[in-house]
Amino acid sequence: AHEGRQIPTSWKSDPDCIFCRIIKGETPAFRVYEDDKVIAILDILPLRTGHTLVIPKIHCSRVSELPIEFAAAGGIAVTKVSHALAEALDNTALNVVCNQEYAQAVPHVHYHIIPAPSHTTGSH
Ligand code: DGP
Repeated sequence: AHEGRQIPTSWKSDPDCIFCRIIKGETPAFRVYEDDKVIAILDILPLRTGHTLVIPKIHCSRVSELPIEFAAAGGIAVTKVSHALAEALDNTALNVVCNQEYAQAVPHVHYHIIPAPSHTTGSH
């Protein structure tokens, strides 16, 4: 059963945006974190186990134009989810990535948290 979720009407939402639909509970996703301004879900096409997307609950395509309170909430959520992933996977190595415009498939700001292989043989 689909569970409707309310967001304030002043927060921009796009009915054709997959992430807006997930935020509203109209499309299912595996949520790993949620607060009033942000959700975090498992990526449907994970690059690695635990690949998570942190998504502000406002429709905005550019990280450079995100309202500052959503930028703050997103940064806090990236830290919280990164900590939880490190504990769950027993691995603190990860990449945080945010794509924009033609480098981005879904034009709604999201931060990828991508756990790295637990043992790398590369030299630094
Ligand atoms: P990009 O916009 O290029 O940063 O990547 C979009 C990411 O979103 C990609 O890794 C796949 C993921 N994605 C796209 N559609 C869905 C969906 O419906 N559900 C979930 N969980 N992830 C999705």
